[in-house]
This record gives sequence, C-alpha cells and structure tokens, in this order.
Amino acid sequence: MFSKRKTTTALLLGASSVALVACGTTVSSSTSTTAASTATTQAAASGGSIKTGLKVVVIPKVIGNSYFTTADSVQSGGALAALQSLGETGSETSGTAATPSSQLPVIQSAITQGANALVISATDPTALCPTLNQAMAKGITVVTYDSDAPTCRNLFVNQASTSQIGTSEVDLLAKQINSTGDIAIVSATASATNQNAWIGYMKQELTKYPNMHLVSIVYGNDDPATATAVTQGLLQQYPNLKGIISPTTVGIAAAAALLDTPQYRGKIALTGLATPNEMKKYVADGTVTSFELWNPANLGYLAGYAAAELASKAITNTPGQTFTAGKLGKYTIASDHSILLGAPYVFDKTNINNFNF
Ligand code: RAM
Repeated sequence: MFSKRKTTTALLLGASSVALVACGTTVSSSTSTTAASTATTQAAASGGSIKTGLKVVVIPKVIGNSYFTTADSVQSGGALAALQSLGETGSETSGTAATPSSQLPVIQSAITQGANALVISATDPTALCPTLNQAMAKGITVVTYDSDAPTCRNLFVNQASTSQIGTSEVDLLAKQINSTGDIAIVSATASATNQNAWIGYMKQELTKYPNMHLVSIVYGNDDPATATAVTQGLLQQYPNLKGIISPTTVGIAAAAALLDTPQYRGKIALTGLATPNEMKKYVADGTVTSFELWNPANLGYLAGYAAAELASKAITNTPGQTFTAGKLGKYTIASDHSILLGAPYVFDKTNINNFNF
C-alpha cells in the first residue's frame, strides 16, 4: 500500500488533460499500428518476455463517463497508453449504458475478432460470466479492473482496498455531520461488484456510529439523468437528510449539482468518489468539503500492462509473483489473483487544484 506521499506522486504523474468521448455512441480507438498477426517478443521488465502485436480490447462499464475515459485513453496515460508503449494493438469499446446488455455484444465481438486479452470493468458478473468464461476457454486473457467478476477472470486490478474505500467514505461523512443524522447512498447500478462491495463495508462501518442512520440506497445507474432523478426523490422523501455518500463519479456529480443551492448548501453534506475536475466548483463554493478517488489513469495503465504480461505468459499469475508495470513500478499478485494500485486519496480545498483529471 502506498504512503500518502507516494500516492500523491502517483496521482500527480497522471494529472494530464482528459479526453472526452461523446456520449451516445459506441466508440473504438486504435492505439497502435503494430500488426496483430506478427506478434514478436521483447524483454519484459521482469520475468519472461512480453509479446508485441497483441490485440487487447479495453471494455469500460460505459463509454462517455470521464472517469473511464481517463482510465483508458492514450492522452491521459491510461490503459491504451500502456498498451501502445508495449507495442500492442489496443482499442476501447463499450456501450452507451452501464449495463450487461451493452457490454455482452462487445465481449462477443472481441472474441470473434481474435482478441488476445480483454480488460473489463464488469457491470454485472452474473450476466457477464458465461461469456467471459467462453473467452477464457478460448485462451483469451481476462483482466478485470475497477469492478471485478471474481469467478470468471484471470486477474483483477483493484484501484484501492475495498474495505478501506467503504469505511473511509463513512468516516469522511461522519466528520462532516458530527456523526449524527439520517444519511443515504446514491450508488451506480445495483449489479456492480465494486459498488456493492463498498456499500457492504459502509454498512459495517456505520455500526460504529449509532447516531447515523442509513435511510435509503438509491441507484442512478451511472446515468446523469437517472442519478439526478433518484437524488431528487431522496431529497423529497427525507426532508431531514443530513448527508449523502455517492461512491460513483456520475452519482456524486449529479448530487452535487442538486445540492449547490442555498436551500441545501452547508445543510446536507455530500461525499463519495469523484474526479477532482468535476468537484472543483463545488469544493470552491462549499457544497462539498472532501471526497476520495485514486488515479484512474494509473488504474488503466496497470490493467493494460498486466493484460500484456499475462497474455504473453511473461507472468504466470501465481500468488506472490511480482512484475514491473513500467513507470508505476513493482506489483505483487495477491492470493485472490488481484493486484492493488494503492490507497484512496482524499481531496479537499487544500489540494484539489493540484490535480487535473
Ligand atoms: C463510476 C463508476 C466506477 C467507479 C467510479 C468511482 O465512474 O461507477 O465503477 O469506480 O465511479
């Protein structure tokens, strides 16, 4: 786990410009002109050799969410940048809704097109697993990032400790509301592994705060309009609400926009997981005090790197094995076949302007 100092450095390294992808269409962007059919090998940073010319398909939960654009794009230094630096042919593709029915055709098409590896944030492990298992049966490496599908992948690249994310979100809100009052959660989709795991730890942590009461969990499906509607519903139904946790970049942005009025500002606290750029306005005007995230570009970079290592058989995925992920340094494969990027980072008015993603 990174020390705070090291995490800051890691975040700053990826604090470059964010390329936005238009909402409403499935996009695919090639990162390398290397011919997939002529895979060759180059010396790996550690262990065996990484092949070049591998076809790697990066499948975020949805296209058009700036968190995933940062995690994936060449411009931000994300997954496609790692793949490009290794000489692979990387592309990013998904649907326009964060649903398994949007992701399934994309996975199927990647299999048909002879992908060597998939890097995927799972919208719903139950719905995706038969197809991901089919991919692995064909020898395709499956790496999950951001949101896991634990029973049907080779390796999970975890952004930060799941328990730490859940418990620290509750602790942050508790500080802001003096550990007292009704609170609610604005989540993403009800089937997302990451959201449900974090919420599980939030509930556990709330037992330490007997005067904080979780009155509702609503789901904005990582869709701005839905997130706005469900948050509006919460505000109407619970007039005494004191705080909201939204562990999704889309949900917290929708909630912040709604709370940014004299009626709510300073009366209902909001925290969660957000990109600093989307919260700068709200931190400046006092709607939001502090929130968390990790460096999404580094998450994608690590996932892209790990996919190339595994698909090349440069690493064997054995727990305890280490590999060097380019600029990010050395990582160790844990017993559950996962690797951990680092610790979550807390943003507030003292540091938010140091970041640009
Ligand atoms: C949203 C997604 C993603 C989550 C981030 C914090 O963009 O739900 O899965 O990790 O927020």
